[in-house]
Amino acid sequence: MAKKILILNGPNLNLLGIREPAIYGTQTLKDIEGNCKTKAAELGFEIVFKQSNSEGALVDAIQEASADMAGIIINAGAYTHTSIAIHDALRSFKAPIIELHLSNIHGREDFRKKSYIALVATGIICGFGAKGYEYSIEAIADLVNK
Ligand code: CA2
Repeated sequence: MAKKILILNGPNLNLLGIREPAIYGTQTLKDIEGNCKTKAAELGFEIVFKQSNSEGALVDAIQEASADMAGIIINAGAYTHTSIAIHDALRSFKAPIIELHLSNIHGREDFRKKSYIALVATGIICGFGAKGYEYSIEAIADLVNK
């Protein structure tokens, strides 16, 4: 059975491709989910793809991931910069964690430079737009297979 990777998306990412294309690109989250499933299948992995605007739902998904996920890719959106609850949930996850952002959070407003997820992430990918999701799957696959 293929190993599973959880891809978790935080608040407002359901609006991708609909607003602010200059910052976040023209692909919808559904498009990105399709790309991720294709990339994962090439590498022998299965994707579980989720989005929530609610901090608690993201914490629940991280807690549940310990049961059967080989890794987590998380774009926590604005919760990246504020959520100790998501940080604490990720601390208990014992497989690779990739922090992902579409935009380069270090080239934007100062408040986006602080990440509570970076402290518990195995690695960080940001600034590559939707392609970053596929790069993150490759990173998890490498980490799991090594
Ligand atoms: O660059 C990223 O991926 C972010 O995680 C996106 C978050 C932002 O708060 C982080 O600082 C960086 C925002 C997601 C909002 O997405 C939208 C997409 C389309 C229209 C409006 C918001």
